[in-house]
Amino acid sequence: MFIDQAHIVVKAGSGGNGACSFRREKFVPRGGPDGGDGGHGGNIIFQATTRVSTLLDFRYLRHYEAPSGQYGQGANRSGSAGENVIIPVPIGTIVKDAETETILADLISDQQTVIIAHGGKGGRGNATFATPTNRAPRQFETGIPGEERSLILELKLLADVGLVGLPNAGKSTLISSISSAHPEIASYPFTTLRPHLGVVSVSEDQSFVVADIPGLIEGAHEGKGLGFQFLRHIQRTAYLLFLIDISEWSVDDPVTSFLTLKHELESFDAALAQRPFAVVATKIDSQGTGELRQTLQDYCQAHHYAFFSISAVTRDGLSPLLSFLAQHVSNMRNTCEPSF
Ligand SMILES: Nc1nc2c(ncn2[C@@H]2O[C@H](COP(=O)(O)OP(=O)(O)OP(=O)(O)O)[C@@H](O)[C@H]2O)c(=O)[nH]1
Ligand SMILES: [Mg+2]
Repeated sequence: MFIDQAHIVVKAGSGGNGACSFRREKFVPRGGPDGGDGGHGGNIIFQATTRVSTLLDFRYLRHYEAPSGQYGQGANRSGSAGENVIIPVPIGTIVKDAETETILADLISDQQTVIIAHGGKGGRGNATFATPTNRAPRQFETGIPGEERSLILELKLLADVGLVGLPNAGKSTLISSISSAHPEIASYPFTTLRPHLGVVSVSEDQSFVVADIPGLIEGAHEGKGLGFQFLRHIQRTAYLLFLIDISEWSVDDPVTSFLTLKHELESFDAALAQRPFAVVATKIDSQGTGELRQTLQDYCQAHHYAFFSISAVTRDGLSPLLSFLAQHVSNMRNTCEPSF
């Protein structure tokens, strides 16, 4: 199962102490107690939102702390409460206690909120301790410390972009050069035996998820090779990339490779074959790739297919491809309901 995970620590604000104070005024020799209560500490609140789609941000910032309540003051003034800290999380996030692994919250709808760590209650000031028999109490309460919790956040990822290619096309090399996923890479076919997901971070507030699946071969829909059973993992992706190896080592001509892949997809699921896609020529750093690349480019131009050429090794061409995908995924998100 594809799970994005983060481990964070949160600490709610502590309550402010109550005050111990007595009224001091000219001509009022023994003013009564007037110590106000301390303010409530800020809560740590999680809010599900469509604005974030991964747990990537939590890799950079792991500690969250809400401010404490202010102390109470004289003249019966209560301390102000600490502000709540609201942390946006993607829809579908499950929050677990890191020690007991119990589920504390399951955030499934947009704008759903949950208090994950409660701020401490403020202490009472001495004014509230006054009784007919003790009219000048010096008692006051200290604030209660805020809750501190160690949490595991989990998100089942749905991929935005699916990589489709013949074995050895360079799918795993691409995902490992654009995300922190590290599938095995080797020069023999069927290196990848199970799907991998990688989160690609394009800018501070833009990221998307790419799925790398085992390679497809001709006849896959009849059970040949490995990749076919994994196509269901990309059935819900918004966008497909057809990766075509144009290095001299590749056997087929690139257009045949592309048509083979397209045919296998159509045989699996006609709707999947209708998904928007781009064709990507890979390994352009290899010797003698010019002609094959041109053949593929001409073919794509003639059919109005988006075309990119890249080298995942030298990173040539990656940046325009990623900007294009980020733009496309963000358009899709703005026009589609969240799929959870
Ligand atoms: N020169 C060069 N070699 C590459 C590039 N990308 C991948 N390769 C090589 O091509 C071979 C196959 O790469 P993989 O990323 O494992 O290919 P794959 O498509 O994931 O293969 P399967 O998992 O078997 O379907 C490896 O030897 C890579 O080092 C590239 O941009 N340039
Ligand atoms: Mg692979």
